[in-house]
Amino acid sequence: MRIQNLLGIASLALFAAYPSLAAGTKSAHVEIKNAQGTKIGTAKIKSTAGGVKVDVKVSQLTSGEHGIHIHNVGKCEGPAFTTAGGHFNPTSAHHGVNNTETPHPHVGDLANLNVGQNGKASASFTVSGATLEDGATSLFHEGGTSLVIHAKADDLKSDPSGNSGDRIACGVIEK
Ligand SMILES: [Cu+2]
Repeated sequence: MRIQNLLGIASLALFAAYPSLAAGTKSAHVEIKNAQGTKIGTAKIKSTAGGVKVDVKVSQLTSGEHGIHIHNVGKCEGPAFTTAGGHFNPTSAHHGVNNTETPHPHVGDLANLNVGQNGKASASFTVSGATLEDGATSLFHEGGTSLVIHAKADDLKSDPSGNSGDRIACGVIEK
């Protein structure tokens, strides 16, 4: 009992001194809705050593590749979802891993979401450079952030959004 208490105090002190050690306990979730307001999926988000891991599960989409990004405002008002703002871009970078301009990409840029013939997709993305802690690179910065799926594939190189077309689904990233 006494040893357990001591261990508890020691680990609390450790987390206070090195908050990153406690990062693994932070998580977030997303409820993804389409333009009609129908829930079509979810995402689970957690802190990892390499950044923030996003596990997405969606259905009722057209098959093929769809751009998917973290956007800068935690507000999803359909049907156009323009309230979600531009991409989450705390480093003022250009869009896409293959952009010829530097720096790139946006922190909120993700690889394309590959949707099967059945309209379903499940994929994992790691967002390096983002956190669930405090500060400018946090998905919980002032105003929050959201996860947005687009109608078309992201070319991963063209500003500001990879020619990925309309926003067809959106979900606020929530604690
Ligand atoms: Cu987007």
